[in-house]
Amino acid sequence: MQTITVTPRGYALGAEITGIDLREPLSDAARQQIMDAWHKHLVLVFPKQELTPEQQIRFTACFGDVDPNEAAPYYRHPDHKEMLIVTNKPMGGKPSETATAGTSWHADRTYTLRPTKASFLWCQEKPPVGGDTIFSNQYLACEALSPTLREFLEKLEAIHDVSLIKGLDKRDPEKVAAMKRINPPVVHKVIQTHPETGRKSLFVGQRIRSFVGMTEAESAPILAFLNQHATSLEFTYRHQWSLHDLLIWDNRCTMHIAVPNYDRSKIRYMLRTALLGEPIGRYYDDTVKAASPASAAAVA
Ligand SMILES: O=C(O)CCC(=O)C(=O)O
Ligand SMILES: [Fe+2]
Repeated sequence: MQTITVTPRGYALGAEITGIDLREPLSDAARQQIMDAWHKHLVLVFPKQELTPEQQIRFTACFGDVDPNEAAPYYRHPDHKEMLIVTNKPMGGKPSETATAGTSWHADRTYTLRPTKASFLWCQEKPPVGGDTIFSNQYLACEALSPTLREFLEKLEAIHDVSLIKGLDKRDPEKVAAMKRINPPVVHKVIQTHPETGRKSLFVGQRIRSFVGMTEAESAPILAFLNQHATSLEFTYRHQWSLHDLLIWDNRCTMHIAVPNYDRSKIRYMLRTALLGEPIGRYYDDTVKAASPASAAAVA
């Protein structure tokens, strides 16, 4: 039997896990070791994992409820609703709509009532250089704030809006309109307590429109400060992808950004699965009872 080894890749967050073949069934002991490393390092890198989509989905399912991607039904793998394709590779003779996915700082699906718990991103094809992803530790960002500002932020709620996803102007307008119908704006606390570690983290990002009870003009400078602070270099780990890396990150205590620092004539092709998070927050417009992904998707 191989031994799992955990080696930090970054000081703020990020560790490499070796000594495990993710195609094999996961033992309880290995699962626990991975969970412990994940809670400690927040982003895990599993190098050289040559996975099929089925194997990636099965591995994802070992850790929770796999997201069927009803919040973003258009960018799914044709054979697997649990899998999204994130690529600049033209699809069906048209430019890819996910080429700009994740190119502003965010945690995944914060514009829903079940923001993503964990994302699993696997590199199938990559440009010779660049196409990095940067992660930032939001526990550290929260802990570095002054007590006075923290006290103010403890009471603050933010409005997360799907229409602020960067690059929507380059996507099919009908799909974008349906994405907005499926995902009305939601409200989440700016400081969250992690349900597993009990630690507090900053929960911000570039998909926030404003703070509840404040105007956009009042919110803007506070939001700009928080996003700049949350992504300070000392809180980050920059991942330079190798072919067949699988990364897992915790969206409840990190943010990330895909950096378009590569030759766009070269293909970057990533496959993504995810776990639904705990139900938190509420719709901003409290007359919205429940989003109806099926009916909204049918329109487009
Ligand atoms: O392509 C990447 O590096 C990350 C894209 C992203 O934001 C995601 O998959 O959640
Ligand atoms: Fe993302």
